[in-house]
Amino acid sequence: MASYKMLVNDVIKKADILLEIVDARFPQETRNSHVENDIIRTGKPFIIVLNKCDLVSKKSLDDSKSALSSIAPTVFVSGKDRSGTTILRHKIMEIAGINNLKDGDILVGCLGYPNVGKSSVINGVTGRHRAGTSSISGYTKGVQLVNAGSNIKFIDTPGVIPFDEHDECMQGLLGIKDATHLKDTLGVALRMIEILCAENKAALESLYNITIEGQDTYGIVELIGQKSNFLKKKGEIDEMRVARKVIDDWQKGLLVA
Ligand SMILES: Nc1nc2c(ncn2[C@@H]2O[C@H](COP(=O)(O)OP(=O)(O)OP(=O)(O)O)[C@@H](O)[C@H]2O)c(=O)[nH]1
Ligand SMILES: [Mg+2]
Repeated sequence: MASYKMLVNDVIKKADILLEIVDARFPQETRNSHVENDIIRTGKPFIIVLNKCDLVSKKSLDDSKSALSSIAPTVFVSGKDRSGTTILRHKIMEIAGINNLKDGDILVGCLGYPNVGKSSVINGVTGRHRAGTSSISGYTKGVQLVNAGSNIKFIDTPGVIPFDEHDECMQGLLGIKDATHLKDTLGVALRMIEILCAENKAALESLYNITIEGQDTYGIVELIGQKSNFLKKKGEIDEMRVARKVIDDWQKGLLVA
């Protein structure tokens, strides 16, 4: 805990502009008000970057923007397809201009939870794979400086902001823990199915070639198991195998809510 605070405060101290990278699918859950308040106290400019916007609808991006814009300027990007990264670069330059930072290198500190795509956003803006990325959470180990041209230097950081240890479900949803490391694998998969049933039932139906008609979430697990032929020796549905598959597919971005 102490080292997380030290790292965050050190980056806030060194940077001229801060980016708080959040997962566009869960902007409220991946914001950190302590980190935001620490930034606000220094009076340094910061931008909230909603990454993974390729995984959410336009409407949900607009809703997030209206909810967050009173806190800081908000930019949507996708580190995957690089959309929004030119706007982000312009926003950084605009803020640097307003704050008279343009003379030397502009240091842009990137903070955020593990696996939200901090390194991918940096690569998106630089246009090159300069910061290491991985689907395995906790990839970036130390603070790293990445040159992005136009006098911009990013400070990439490890995702050190701690989650409540008990919030396993969120760790699954964000891909911080994969299916093999989650204790309540079935519980996490059921939550994913519940979110998809509310937001995009068609994604489940088309990926698993099923038709959902009034089944509850557990019934949907059984349906996927039948259709995918995930059966145990006695012919019962192998629900754990279904759960692992749903979690893997969600974490690979194949199930978009
Ligand atoms: N679909 C989608 N996936 C993304 C996007 N950005 C990053 N990812 C994926 O998310 C995973 C994590 O990306 P990273 O850039 O390594 O995330 P990070 O925040 O730097 O992670 P740590 O260094 O481990 O804290 C990788 O599998 C990326 O491919 C995006 O915009 N869209
Ligand atoms: Mg990283």
